[in-house]
Amino acid sequence: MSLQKPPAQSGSTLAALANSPLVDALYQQWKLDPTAVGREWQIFFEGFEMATCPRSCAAADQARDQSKVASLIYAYRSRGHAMAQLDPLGNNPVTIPELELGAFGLQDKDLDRVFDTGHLGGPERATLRDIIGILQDTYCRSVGVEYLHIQDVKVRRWLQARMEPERNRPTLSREQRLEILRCLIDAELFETFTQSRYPGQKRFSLEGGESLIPAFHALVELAPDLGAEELVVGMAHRGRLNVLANILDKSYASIFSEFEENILPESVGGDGDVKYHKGYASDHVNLSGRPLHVSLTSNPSHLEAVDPVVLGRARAKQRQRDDMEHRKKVIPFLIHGDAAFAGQGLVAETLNLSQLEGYTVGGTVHFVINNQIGFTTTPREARSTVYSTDVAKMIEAPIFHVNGDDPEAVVYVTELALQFRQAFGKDVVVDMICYRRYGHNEADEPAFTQPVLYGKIRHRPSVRRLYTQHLLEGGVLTEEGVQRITDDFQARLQSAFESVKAQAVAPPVPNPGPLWSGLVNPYSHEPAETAPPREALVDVARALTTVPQGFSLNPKVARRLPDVMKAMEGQGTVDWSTAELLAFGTLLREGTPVRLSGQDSARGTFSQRHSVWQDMATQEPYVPLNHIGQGQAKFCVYNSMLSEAAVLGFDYGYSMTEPRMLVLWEAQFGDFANGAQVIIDQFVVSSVAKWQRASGLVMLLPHGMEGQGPEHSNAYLERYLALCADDNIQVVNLTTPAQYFHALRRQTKHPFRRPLIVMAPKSLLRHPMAQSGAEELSSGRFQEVLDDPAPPAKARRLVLCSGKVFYDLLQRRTKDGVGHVALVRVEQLYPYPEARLAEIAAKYASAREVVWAQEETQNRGAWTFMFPRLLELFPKERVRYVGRPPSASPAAGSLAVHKREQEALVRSALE
Ligand SMILES: Cc1ncc(C[n+]2csc(CCOP(=O)(O)OP(=O)(O)O)c2C)c(N)n1
Ligand SMILES: [Mg+2]
Repeated sequence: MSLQKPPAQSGSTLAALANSPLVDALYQQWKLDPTAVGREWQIFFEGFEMATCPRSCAAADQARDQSKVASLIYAYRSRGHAMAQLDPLGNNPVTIPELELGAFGLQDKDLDRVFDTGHLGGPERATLRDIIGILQDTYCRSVGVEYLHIQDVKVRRWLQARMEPERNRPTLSREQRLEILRCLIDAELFETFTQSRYPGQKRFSLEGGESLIPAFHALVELAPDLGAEELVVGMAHRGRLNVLANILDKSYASIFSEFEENILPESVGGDGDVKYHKGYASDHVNLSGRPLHVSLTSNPSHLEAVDPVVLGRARAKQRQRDDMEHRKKVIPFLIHGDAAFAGQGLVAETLNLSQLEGYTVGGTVHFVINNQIGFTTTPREARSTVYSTDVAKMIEAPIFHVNGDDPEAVVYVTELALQFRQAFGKDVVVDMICYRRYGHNEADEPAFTQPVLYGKIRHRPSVRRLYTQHLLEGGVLTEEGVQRITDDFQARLQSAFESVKAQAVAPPVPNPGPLWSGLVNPYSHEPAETAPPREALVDVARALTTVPQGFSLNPKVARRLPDVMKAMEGQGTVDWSTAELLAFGTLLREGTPVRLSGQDSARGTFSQRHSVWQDMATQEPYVPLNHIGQGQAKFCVYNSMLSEAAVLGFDYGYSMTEPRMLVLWEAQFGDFANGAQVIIDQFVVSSVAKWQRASGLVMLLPHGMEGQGPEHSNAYLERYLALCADDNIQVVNLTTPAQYFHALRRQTKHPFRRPLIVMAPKSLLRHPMAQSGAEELSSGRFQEVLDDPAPPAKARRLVLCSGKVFYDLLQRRTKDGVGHVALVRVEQLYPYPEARLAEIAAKYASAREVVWAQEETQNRGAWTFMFPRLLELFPKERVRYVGRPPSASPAAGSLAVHKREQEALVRSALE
């Protein structure tokens, strides 16, 4: 806009002057920046505007500036965290360009102008100065919040309504402050005392991050008042002993006893892990007298691997507490390290489970002990993002960054996080920015790698010291008061220490709880009674074949149904998938719930299962197994997200908490389970040995060489076999639907729980010979070894095999009329059926040759597992390998090569 001609009636010389190009240029400059022109010109232009601008123009200016203020409010909410005072070591910006007044076209002179505050908590109108005060108070002090990535306005408003009126700074009572101080004293003294009595022993001190303890304490205090009955906790090494001592009330004596050199972990019943990995549980009663069961899950060193396991446990506990609708009674709480949270892919996978029907736990509270270092790695080296928590934004979790040296703020945001979780059933993150006072562990020297940082840390007073000072200055308590609390605690530690020195304290014996009664037993080869009565099978078959009125079923699915009923009547047989559904159904009918989870598991990767029907017209789902009859348990089948590690971890966690349910995880193809190797190695096969925690999880791993190339062919049977010891898992490679049926059912019938690893079939799903009669289900039981169905009168060769290759051998033997070869199937490879195989060896003592036949390459499959065992039954010179030669790749890429190889191995086994 050019300078307007002054109104004619003014007629002044000044007005005439105002028409000169020079003044116009100055005026334009003044409009951009009033200080760009001399003071006199400033006064002149201000007066000029006042005289020439009509009322509507002033209103328009106010409206325009109001919108600038709205932008400013939005910007503080969005970016205020970047200016927050989060780092106790003091690298905090005081201003950032995006939040300066100029960034919004506002100026210092606007500070005293009054604007609408909109939704900003507080007065409806306030000066810009006050508005900025509220915003800086709320978003730029000890708490920095990221929440504008949340799409749902209701959620954002909810957060604003809590944060802004309180300015993210609650008023605490004297008692609350003293409680925080007490927690800090406990936290610090536990570490310093332990260090002085057991110098240099690894304990992964919490020092620098002690505010975790008051925050955790606040959580267990508040949770029961918000409807929680149980907190399921997962955490890594850092501060774990401190949490065990000061939150879970594990006795100091018991903790110290584990530092004593003479402790033999083996002597306490296979309790074989280091002290900072072990789980523990206790019952907390809060100030209002409400109880909360708190259980810390045992975990391996592998960081973040416990996350999905904790969630699975929480979900199982929700079922047990009848909390499947709201999921407010059982709350998962995960404590992370900053480096691990940013680095481990399992974190993203676990977050992604958050809102999935089969996996949601109604939100997890995450707490990051962000000590700004990972072993020796700096944040710059550890991540490509500003914050270590950025990954959590993908599920729109609000993130509270908080200065660890402001324990009141840490407590406040932790409570707010819990309230959020209970209100919305979603994940939420507290990122406590702190430091690590010493090295990664107590034997580590941080000054090798971070000399400057550690110089700074050395001089930093502890959070307890700072907070004590704060309370003394505020007159909340006296020096003597502090001394009394400190002395009390020190005395308790000393007496525990002395008691341990005087007499060894037995570590607590893990108690798996009443659900496990009768199930904590060693493995036994004793067969379980798994055959259901015939009418049970018929009931289930009826449910599997009854199409509800008006339901439009896919004709290809419908076509299979009559065969099932016929098989029940003794005409015909059942195939693999039908046997599976019958196993599930009969268990359900007996009251045992079944949970099946995996990629595309509802239909089945190979279109074999159809456990959920979809109406052709409406796509309404119908689950036949949930229509068996009154009083039956529920069949829960879920198509999982496309992850292996998190989903297997989740289902493993579920199974270890719910031993009375059949829990199955299915890989799309067995080889993809290698993406979950950490869960297999660190939990599935070793949890009993390390933590005495059993699981009856079933893993279905499609396996078999069928010419589909290197992928999709091999479930890496050899890896599971290499992990076998101490009867830790059961590994089976089955050949008949009946065997599968009984194997599944015995999982919940045995008086013990062990994971069952199934090399699941692909082509056998439709193989005309892989069929079983109904009587095999209603009368038989599981056979670890299947003898030859038609043994030759005098076998010259005994061929032992496992899995699908049996049918190739059998068909060829029949076709070629081979008369001297016996075919025996090892259906269960582990626990090794030694006695049964000894019987077989005796029966075929006439055989001059013993062949282990497999279709896998020699470095894979069961050969390396079986060979030494066969030598215990047969002389070495009689034992021979038949199968594919060793190969780096699991299978040939070409179907022609596959067929040639398969033909050669079958011929070689029989010739
Ligand atoms: C998956 C995995 N990789 C590597 C390690 C070895 N390790 C143990 S602690 C640690 C650093 C962890 O840093 P952070 O997550 O920030 O936790 P902090 O120790 O700082 O509390 C590393 C690399 C591990 N335990 N797990
Ligand atoms: Mg760290």
